[in-house]
Amino acid sequence: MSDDLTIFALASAAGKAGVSVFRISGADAAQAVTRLCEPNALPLPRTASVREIKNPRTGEAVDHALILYFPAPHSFTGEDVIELHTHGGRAVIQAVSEALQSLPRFRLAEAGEFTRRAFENGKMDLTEAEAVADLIHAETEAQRKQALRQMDGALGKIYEDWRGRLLRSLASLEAAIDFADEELPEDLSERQNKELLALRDEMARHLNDNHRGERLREGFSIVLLGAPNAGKSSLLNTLARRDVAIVSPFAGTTRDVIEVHLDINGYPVILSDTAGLRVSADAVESEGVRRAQSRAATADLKIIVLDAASPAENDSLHTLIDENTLVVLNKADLLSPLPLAGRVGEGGVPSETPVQNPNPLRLSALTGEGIDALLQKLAQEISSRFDNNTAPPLTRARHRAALEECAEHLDRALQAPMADLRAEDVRLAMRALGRITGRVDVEDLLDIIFRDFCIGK
Ligand SMILES: Nc1nc2c(ncn2[C@@H]2O[C@H](COP(=O)(O)OP(=O)(O)O)[C@@H](O)[C@H]2O)c(=O)[nH]1
Ligand SMILES: [Mg+2]
Repeated sequence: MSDDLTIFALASAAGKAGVSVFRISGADAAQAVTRLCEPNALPLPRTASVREIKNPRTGEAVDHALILYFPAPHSFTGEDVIELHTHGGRAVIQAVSEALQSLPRFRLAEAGEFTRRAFENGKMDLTEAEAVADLIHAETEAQRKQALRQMDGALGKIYEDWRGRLLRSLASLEAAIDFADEELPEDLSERQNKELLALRDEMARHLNDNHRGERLREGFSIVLLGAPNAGKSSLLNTLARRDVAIVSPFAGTTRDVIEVHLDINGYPVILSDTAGLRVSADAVESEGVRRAQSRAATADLKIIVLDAASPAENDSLHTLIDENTLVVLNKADLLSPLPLAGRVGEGGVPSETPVQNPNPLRLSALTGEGIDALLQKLAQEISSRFDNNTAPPLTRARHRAALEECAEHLDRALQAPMADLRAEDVRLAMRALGRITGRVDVEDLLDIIFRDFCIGK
């Protein structure tokens, strides 16, 4: 919604707290202070001052608050902004909200509206605005770092730099169109081809990053697979340190996919437990097996859980092993100690087991043996997938779609036989890039982008 009303919202979480922060933005923001406190109560810019807040109708004292005033344009939104730091009781929050609501031309802010105004007033580009939401939602260290970097403009800068290069190409193309008539001058064509190809290359590298930025936002998905009763649910519970999945000695207990969110070395992980893989006459269990297989197909990493107690069951699992698979041998507590670490094929495990994976990690979900080693191995696997490149990664499907579109136009520009056709393709490529940072017609996108925010941001 864009109107010119002054917006306000509780920016801190609702509920009892030591302090609550109200944020107010808009042309009339200062009135929140002059009307709720004394007419001359507006503090100096950016200087915290204590004021008594009163009910504007009855004059009754509501609370003592710390007040901050950020005059436009040097504020988060670019408008006049007031922050009220009140005591964080429910009744205080209620009374202050009602008092603000009663002021003329004030209304409650919608989700993300402060950030949206900041974007509309040129305080940040769209990638930075999106990073604000990511920072608020960040649950692990790696997510926080990625969001902060993007909020500081690292990603927007790459796209703006590409746009600038396209703009220069376009300018020289237009000059060529003005001077020559139809044909593209030979030397210009060659120079431009080189430039566009270089850009196309950089873009391809950026796109071809294994979705690491998007994955870091959404979580790295790991799926536990194995025969029924191998101990998948037990392993999930041990890794999650709580009883999430039902563990039982009866095969076929887990039927649906169960997910837990873990933080492994700062990386967000979504670990899924699945139904044991076997042919079953039970329709529900068969559906569970189908879900397990489809989850395995999209997972970033599969952990195949072999059962030291029933080696025969393990054979059929070999077909599932690929380069994104980690094999573990559970119920190691039932094996006799191995003479050589990691040697399998003894203690009842058939010797074919380790063919594709000579060293399944031995562990016991029951005793906790080997769990630290598994976590360490997982941390290694995950960080090797995220840290192989230090350039800021693409973080959203929205960016990816726009970049793919941009790359298509670039490819077409490279094929274009005539200057004016090429110019049109370069213009379209620029437009696609501009949508990522919000430089061109993004009005239709804004509702979708800011919907993900919380109120007060
Ligand atoms: N001895 C031993 N038993 C285990 C271990 N992990 C699981 N179990 C037992 O194996 C049975 C099946 O476990 P569950 O986690 O339900 O297996 P799932 O079908 O693969 O999910 C249960 O009786 C568990 O207590 C282990 O490491 N050692
Ligand atoms: Mg289970």
